[in-house]
Amino acid sequence: MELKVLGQEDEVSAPKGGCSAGSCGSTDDQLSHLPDEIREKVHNHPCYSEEAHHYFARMHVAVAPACNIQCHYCNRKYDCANESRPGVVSELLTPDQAVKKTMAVAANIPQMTVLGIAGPGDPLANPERTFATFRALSEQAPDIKLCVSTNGLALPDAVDELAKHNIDHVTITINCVDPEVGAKIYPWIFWNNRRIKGKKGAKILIEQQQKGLEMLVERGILVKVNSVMIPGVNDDHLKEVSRIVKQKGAFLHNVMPLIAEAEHGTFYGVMGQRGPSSSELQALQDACAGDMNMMRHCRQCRADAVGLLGEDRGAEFTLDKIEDMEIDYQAAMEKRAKVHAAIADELAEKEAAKAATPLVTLEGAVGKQYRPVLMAIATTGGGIINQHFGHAKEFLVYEASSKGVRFIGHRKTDLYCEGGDTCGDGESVLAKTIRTLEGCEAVLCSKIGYEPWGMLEEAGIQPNGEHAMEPIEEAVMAVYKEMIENGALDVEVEARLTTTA
Ligand code: CLF
Ligand code: SF4
Repeated sequence: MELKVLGQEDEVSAPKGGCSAGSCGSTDDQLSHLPDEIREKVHNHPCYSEEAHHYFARMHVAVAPACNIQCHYCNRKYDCANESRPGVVSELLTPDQAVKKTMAVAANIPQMTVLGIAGPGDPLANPERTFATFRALSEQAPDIKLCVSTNGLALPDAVDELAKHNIDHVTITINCVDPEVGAKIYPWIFWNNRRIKGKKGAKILIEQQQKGLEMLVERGILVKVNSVMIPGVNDDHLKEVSRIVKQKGAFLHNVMPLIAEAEHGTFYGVMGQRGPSSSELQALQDACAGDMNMMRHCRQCRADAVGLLGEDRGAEFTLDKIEDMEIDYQAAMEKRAKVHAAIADELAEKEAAKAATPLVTLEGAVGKQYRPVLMAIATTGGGIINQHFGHAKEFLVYEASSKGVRFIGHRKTDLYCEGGDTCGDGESVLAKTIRTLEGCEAVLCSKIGYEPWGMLEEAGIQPNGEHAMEPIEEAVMAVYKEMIENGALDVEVEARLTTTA
């Protein structure tokens, strides 16, 4: 076995991972082959470009309360679970309130580029409220991209209207292309003023989704497909879904884990239907990735989310607070343009720095290959290991293997250490945190306390604070090499280091 350091000009077969280049996963690869007009549409959309989600923010306005179908993972007391974390309730807004809130957020968070409508029901089951909001925003805030997420039942009838408002990004939740499978997910749909149950209802829904997808692609609107992975129901089937939607021109596939808890009062929750484990989700995402671009940075955000993906600044923009805000949108637009230009410069600088820095990888295995290893990273962003273990609300997970380092996804956790009065609860939260890191063999952070160190080691996860402030990819590969050299990866052949860059 030979350990080799590859230069940027060398061909690296594994997808490039790591926020260290401002890019999780295969973003560069995803975007580089695209025509300019598509790159222009996705480069600052935090969901359509992994790179963009480190720099650009989105917001949702909850203007759409009604829904036209029933999903077994949804309780209509809460937000639409197709694009939100289950069990969350958003503050319902009128279109006027939504417009005001959007302009207030855009004026105060210049990184905000996208306004999405994703609930709390289905946006296209509430066409008046949804399109009134889009219409006003396309006139009053022309620098904001508009985005919508739908179950697809009413989509074909809405496509012309969507195109008219310059809505470039549409998400359709497609959980199946087979009515047999659909009948296990959707007990009924509401269609032509009637409730249609079982396979018959699922068949209509599937036909509408597929037709809507084709119509959007024909008009040059980018389509992302969300799918909820439901073990034992549609997990195997989703590979077929991925193949078909790609064939029809969908841009991106986002496979999300089912979250089913009895306390959410959903059918699946009450029936004890389990969600997938992190490794099952990753395996399915990898299997689907052979067919199309996969989204791995989705945070299953709420119908009134505000800010960068993974953060929620909604509390700063409640109705009473925005009532008191003076908004000069022209000035805000000018400021936003400057901020976006500065981000573009920063990205270009990072790209140049990345091109000049050797990527570390392993290659040339002689005899037995080293097995891949998952590592969890505590970071506040920027591609650097810069967060205390106890302060992490989520960990980024990377896989190191003989092919290199790649981004796998995020794992959310409760804060282990919030300081002050909450510290007494730390132990149980710590145990929960360790459970969420299942499958990881190391956790890299800027600092870590004595007690969590011991508990992590006991759980078979090696804590590591030696790479604080280092770029993630390089640190992950350095730790992987140490593991090989220490014999921790069941190595049968001798490893040595060479440098070619
Ligand atoms: Fe919102 Fe969805 Fe548009 Fe993004 S979210 S409507 S495409 S602007 Fe993004 Fe949130 Fe995941 Fe949705 S992280 S839940 S994929
Ligand atoms: Fe709930 Fe969304 Fe399904 Fe409607 S489409 S039932 S709101 S998860």
